[in-house]
Amino acid sequence: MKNRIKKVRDIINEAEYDSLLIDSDVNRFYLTNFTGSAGRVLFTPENEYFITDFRYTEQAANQTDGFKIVELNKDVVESINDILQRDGTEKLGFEAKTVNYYQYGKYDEKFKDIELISTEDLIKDVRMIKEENEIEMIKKAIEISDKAYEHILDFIEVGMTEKEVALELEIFQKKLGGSKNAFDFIVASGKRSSMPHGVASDKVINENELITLDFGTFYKGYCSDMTRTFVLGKANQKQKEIYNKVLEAQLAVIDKIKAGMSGVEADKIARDIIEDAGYGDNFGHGLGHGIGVEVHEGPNVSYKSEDDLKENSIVTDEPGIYIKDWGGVRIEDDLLITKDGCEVLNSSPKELIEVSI
Ligand SMILES: [Mn+2]
Repeated sequence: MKNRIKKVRDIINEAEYDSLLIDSDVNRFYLTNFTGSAGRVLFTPENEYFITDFRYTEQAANQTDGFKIVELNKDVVESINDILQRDGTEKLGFEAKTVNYYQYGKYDEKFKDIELISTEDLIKDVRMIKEENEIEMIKKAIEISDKAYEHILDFIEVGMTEKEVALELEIFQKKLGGSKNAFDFIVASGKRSSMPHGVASDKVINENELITLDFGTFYKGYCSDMTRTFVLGKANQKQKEIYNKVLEAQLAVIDKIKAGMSGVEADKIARDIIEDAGYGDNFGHGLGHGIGVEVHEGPNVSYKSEDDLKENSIVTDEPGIYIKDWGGVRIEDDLLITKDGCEVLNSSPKELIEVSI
């Protein structure tokens, strides 16, 4: 991962700190390709280290590239301090959103004569722009989810519980190479579909209800995230009306989104359409978010976003309308942002499907 080491080096060269300690699991994986569960990455003024214990030194040597592997033989914080002192660190950047109060206290106590500098979202900004191989892995994760959706339309029957559907999605994705669920799947049927995050329950699925599935999988460390809403049986007029309004908003985003737009502007494309239809209060979440080594990462695409969309970011496009005591609709694709527009990475159909029963 020498190109990523260089990206971090460029950040350090511009920053007020001369060294940087990476504590977060996802950033460790992103920078090193190490898939084990314990290890820290340390950049000092001259060197890059991967610090881990006896269980993982062999794996780290095999998986990582460009790091000096350090095997711990005493307290990790003392070991890090030894390296910092030897390499002449004066100011150390640390990940403020990852390091907890207890750890911070340890760093403060043990890192003698070293000033601790708080950093936020540092690697997140690097992660927002996907490299070619990352795009390939995300596409593969999405392909698995698309196939799982096709399968579930065949599988689902009136009388099943939401949890049975969620379990089948999980098994099917894993059979196709998915390593783990991207999050707790949402299977929300009938009135429960008015809850944007209605995690699968013991509720039995009845005929003619709206069903929202929101699911995804990891593939080689990268994830997919998709949502479809459909009806098991026949849709009524109101279900069709709400569905088509959400679809109109979702498609308008695909049509207009592009690099250089702000997250707020992209969100507004969908929000204007839903507001004009009188459902502004029923779309209470942002349009989308980046995906990658985490299912929610930068750039944020919402009315609260401070991010801009860049070429080769991958973001979700997931407007919804939720009506209490009635139900809801959300449709979500993953989009690769390009210079002039976007590439829709999902291939599942989006017209309202009425599954025959
Ligand atoms: Mn999502």
